[in-house]
Amino acid sequence: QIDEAEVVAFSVPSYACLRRTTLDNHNPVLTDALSLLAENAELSDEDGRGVAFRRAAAVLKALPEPVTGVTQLRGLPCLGGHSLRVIRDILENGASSEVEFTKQSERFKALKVLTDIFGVGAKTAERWIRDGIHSLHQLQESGQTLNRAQQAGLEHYDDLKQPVTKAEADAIGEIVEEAVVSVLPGAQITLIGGFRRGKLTGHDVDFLITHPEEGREVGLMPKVVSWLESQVKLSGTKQTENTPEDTGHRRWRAVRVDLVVSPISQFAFALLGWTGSKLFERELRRWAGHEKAMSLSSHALYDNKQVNTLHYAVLPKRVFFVIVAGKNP
Ligand code: DCP
Ligand code: MG
Repeated sequence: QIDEAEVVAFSVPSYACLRRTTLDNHNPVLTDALSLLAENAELSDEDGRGVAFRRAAAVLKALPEPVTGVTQLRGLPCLGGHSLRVIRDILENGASSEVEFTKQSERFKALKVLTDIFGVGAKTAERWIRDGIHSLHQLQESGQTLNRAQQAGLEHYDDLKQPVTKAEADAIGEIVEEAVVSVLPGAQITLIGGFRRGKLTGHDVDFLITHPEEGREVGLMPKVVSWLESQVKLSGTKQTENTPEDTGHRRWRAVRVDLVVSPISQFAFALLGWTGSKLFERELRRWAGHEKAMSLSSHALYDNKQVNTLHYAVLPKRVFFVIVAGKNP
């Protein structure tokens, strides 16, 4: 029994963007459980519930030490009844029945396997499940038409599930930089996404590309992609080489790369908007809107009270693909 007086109470600002973001998570069991429920909600087209669980997980992630009892959570923001029930279950019984049930459910397992394929979203997975497809094998046997991205996703499924390391991200950064500078001298690339936040692994590598002279970046993306296509293996391109499994070291491996191009005038907003995390960005925009009456996007920040506000002049230019690259290309 813990004495009430000894209970450490925590204090956390309610907007995630007003908290210090740390890579140290002292409550991984709780945050994993809430993240799983968030994922299940997102995969079930229940985004509101998804965000609620993400917010709850982020609050626990911000705590300076492990939670030992629900009394410590009193007064903390973003912890709704549902999240608190899950947390209490885990603290008192070691596991949450809802989380365990979800994890075991055929629907969740199928949605996860299918949406883990690059290019497959919740809607597509849902449709396939209705057609009786629950596994990669069933998908391959089904004769479903896959688009180029999905074909690459299926072909490189195991590689793409493997987390990308910082060393791999840096190696890919060199390839992308070579591509970008070859087609547009003076262009600059910046590592964004999770790696910019200091994460040691990621599900992909994200780069932001710009040029110090406004307008020079126009039309850059297709040129970069063509250069890469001619120099390294990209998704959808024919794979003719087999991986030399017998050496114990695989020469090639597929990694997901996400490129964003921004004109220099929007660079700061693009950098902020693509550094993440997703929840941090969402909260930053919510805070700007609700507390500051300003609109923030990855293109601009403008004051809602001003009549002549800035408008989005440029549509987002973004491309995803898979680079297949190795140590000895
Ligand atoms: N982003 C966003 N909204 C989206 C997609 C992305 O705000 N719908 C931003 C925030 C993300 C960043 O772009 O942090 C990069 O997207 P990723 O999906 O690659 O996310 P991370 O890089 O943060 O995570 P991971 O390490 O898994 O790649
Ligand atoms: Mg990323």
